[in-house]
Amino acid sequence: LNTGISFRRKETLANMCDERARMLQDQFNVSMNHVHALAILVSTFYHGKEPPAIDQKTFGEYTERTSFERPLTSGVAYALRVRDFEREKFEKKHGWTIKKMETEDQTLSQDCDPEKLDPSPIQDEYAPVILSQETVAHIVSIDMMSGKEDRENILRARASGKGVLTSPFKLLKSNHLGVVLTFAVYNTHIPQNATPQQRINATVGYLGASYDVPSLVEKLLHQLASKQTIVVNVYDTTNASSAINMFGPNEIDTGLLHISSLDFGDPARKHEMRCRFKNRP
Ligand code: WA2
Repeated sequence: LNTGISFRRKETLANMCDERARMLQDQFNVSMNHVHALAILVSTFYHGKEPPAIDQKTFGEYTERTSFERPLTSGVAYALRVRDFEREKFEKKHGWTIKKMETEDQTLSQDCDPEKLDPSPIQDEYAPVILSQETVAHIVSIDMMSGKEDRENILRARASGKGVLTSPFKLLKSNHLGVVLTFAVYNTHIPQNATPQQRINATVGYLGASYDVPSLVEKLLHQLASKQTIVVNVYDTTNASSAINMFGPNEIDTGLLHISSLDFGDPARKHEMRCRFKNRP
């Protein structure tokens, strides 16, 4: 009898966990597809027209009105590729200087007014944000290549032509861990089988979305009204020996554990969901 109960208990946990993992993965996939479509929108209307047929006002309005299409995201933005030789002309045209991203201790020691950010030091190239959804307006003019995680994403996105994800890190103006999804925008219609070097050469900018994981996953799980029953954690397990807890409390061993796999579409990153019952039987 006891083994029958414990078998059913195990099955219940597995079903609940798999259902939640699937929901999260599906919602992530939906929003990833829409971010990809936004990259094509920018390619068509910003780079495909002379002068560009999309400005901040249009991009801001359009992304706000279509935000329901991108569940779990806290905002989207477009960063332009600017080489050092064009920097002066670019800055004159926009009326601001390209800014350096603040480190975490700078954020703690001063209020983060974009007017007070330092100009980006000289580099071969930059990725200043020129278009943004209102929710992430604070990243406009910041060089996304001056942040470690954003920079790695940009380099990987443009060489691969795929949507790529960062490791979890503390997003600007947020108190929790989040991830950034990046798609490169290319100038000409490049073939599916283009080499990484051809892709890098044809890159004109980067469309990115930020995911504030704790608040957005909380919202998702809340809809399922099972919070009394199970504890859910989401981990980045890319580095198997030091998994990063992206969502949920610090793990406490309450016996039965079920792990459901999560696929967020970037083969270079591994994620999983871990579920436990709140109470022992
Ligand atoms: N977006 C929002 N908050 C952030 C952030 C970011 N990156 N980085 C740190 N905090 C415009 O990949 C290009 C968005 C980066 C895209």
